[in-house]
Amino acid sequence: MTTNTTTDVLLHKGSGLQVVVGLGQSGLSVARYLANQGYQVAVTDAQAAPSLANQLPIEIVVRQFGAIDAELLQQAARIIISPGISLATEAVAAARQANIPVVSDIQLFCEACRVPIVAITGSNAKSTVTTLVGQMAADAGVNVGVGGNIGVPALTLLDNTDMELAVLELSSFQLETVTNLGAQVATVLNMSPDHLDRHGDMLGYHQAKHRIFQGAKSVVINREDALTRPLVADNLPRVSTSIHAPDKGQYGLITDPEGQIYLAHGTERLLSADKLLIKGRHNLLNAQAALALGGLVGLPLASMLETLQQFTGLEHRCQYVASAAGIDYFNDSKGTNIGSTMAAIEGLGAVYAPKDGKLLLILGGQGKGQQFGELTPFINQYVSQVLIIGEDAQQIEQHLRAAKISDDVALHQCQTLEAAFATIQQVTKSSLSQVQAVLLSPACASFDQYSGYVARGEHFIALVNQLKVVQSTSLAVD
Ligand code: UMA
Ligand code: ADP
Repeated sequence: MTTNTTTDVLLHKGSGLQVVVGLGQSGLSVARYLANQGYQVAVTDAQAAPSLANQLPIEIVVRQFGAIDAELLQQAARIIISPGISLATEAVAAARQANIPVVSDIQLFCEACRVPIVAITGSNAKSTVTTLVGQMAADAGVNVGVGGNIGVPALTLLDNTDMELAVLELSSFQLETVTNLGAQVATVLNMSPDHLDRHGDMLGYHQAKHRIFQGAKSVVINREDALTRPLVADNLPRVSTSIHAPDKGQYGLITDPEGQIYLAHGTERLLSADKLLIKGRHNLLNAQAALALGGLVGLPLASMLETLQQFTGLEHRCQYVASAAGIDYFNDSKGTNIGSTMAAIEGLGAVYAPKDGKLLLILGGQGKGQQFGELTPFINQYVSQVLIIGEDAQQIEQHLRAAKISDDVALHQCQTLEAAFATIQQVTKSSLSQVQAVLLSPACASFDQYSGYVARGEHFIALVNQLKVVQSTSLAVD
């Protein structure tokens, strides 16, 4: 690690010092990109030894680690902030106060990108829809780059000089510092409370998300969710999705007299819902959003419908894991807010309810300032046991009780997933529990106990597999 003093940097003041704040995946991509463009670049990170530091270009000599260097920020011509770092961070707030521009990697991307951009945000379904649109484009023979919040820093897409279309998943953190994105088509898929600890309230979160519409040439909205509509009246082409029958030119669902559901465009039935491998009402909306977005960048409908029928969905999103002792286990570790958990309870609950089955729900982790009482009506309808884990477990229980959770629903404080599995074995011994499926859909971030939702989901899967081994051994002994 080179530890230049910030005084050295003063020499470059006025020549456009670019200060990269945060050296995670996006910070590294920004540092590389700007150094490659010949800018004077400096990097700062709160960690004393960020693991990606050894991947920085050698010409970047100013590396201030151990704290975000307020003095360095004051010398910047422009600050490029990582999405995980709040604008309220003291050093960053002071730089903004001094009128130093603060942007995200996405701003650099949209200024450099010469191909149409499909820009996708929403509280939930971003990765599912982004992956689907990317796959639709690739299957239609388009040289497509897929990146952004999905785990591939957007700037790395520019390495592909033959790229014809960019499909970006964008978070509210990335959008809050983007101006005039200029997407060919932009969408907010849905809005439910999330990241309120960072954005202050729903209004702040909404404002950040809606920056995606700035400069857009067309938009896709969700007729079920007024918060997905751009607030500014415009004459842009606007295509909508819904769980109800569509008007001309819009997407929706048509149910025939026999109860068969079809994805539809206007009066045209496009595809029977049972042809999709991704299940649940929320996924029918996701499929429509992908068709609408693809249509607005000129992808052929027939090819998109083919892709849709092959798409198996992403891991950790209402993923079926296995059955043990007659109970089905589902991993929805990516259910990190109440909106996604509502969709999971409703989607799976509706599958088991006709068989008099109930769900056992595992909730909890870091609560991100959400009101968990909003889950109560869904729990009262479909769930008989709630197992709560993680650092905000007590608060979650208080919210559920305050929102009048039914006396028929048993609440258990478990702290960890291991403890939850011990409880599962106890409660499911009694057929009175009616439990036919166990659903991990925590409605919370995982960082109190895990490196991320993937690690949490993998732990859940490992515990299910252990349970299967234990049960098959005990059957053999019996
Ligand atoms: N850091 C500080 N001070 C802080 C916080 C972080 O210095 O207060 C430093 C850390 O020490 C670390 C770096 O910043 O070295 C991490 O930066 P980051 O948290 O922005 O993470 P990246 O690795 O750059 O990943 C980011 C996105 N992460 C977040 O928004 C938290 C990734 O989304 C995204 O895939 C990646 O850029 C590429 O674009 C992840 C995510 O969790 C999947 N997103 C949230 C979500 O989906 O809910 C929004
Ligand atoms: P994101 O990238 O926005 O987090 P994902 O596609 O990874 O979205 O899905 C996150 C969670 O949201 C998963 O639990 C998934 O089952 C759920 N989900 C998917 N589509 C929807 C939808 N349309 N509405 C609500 N929840 C959804």
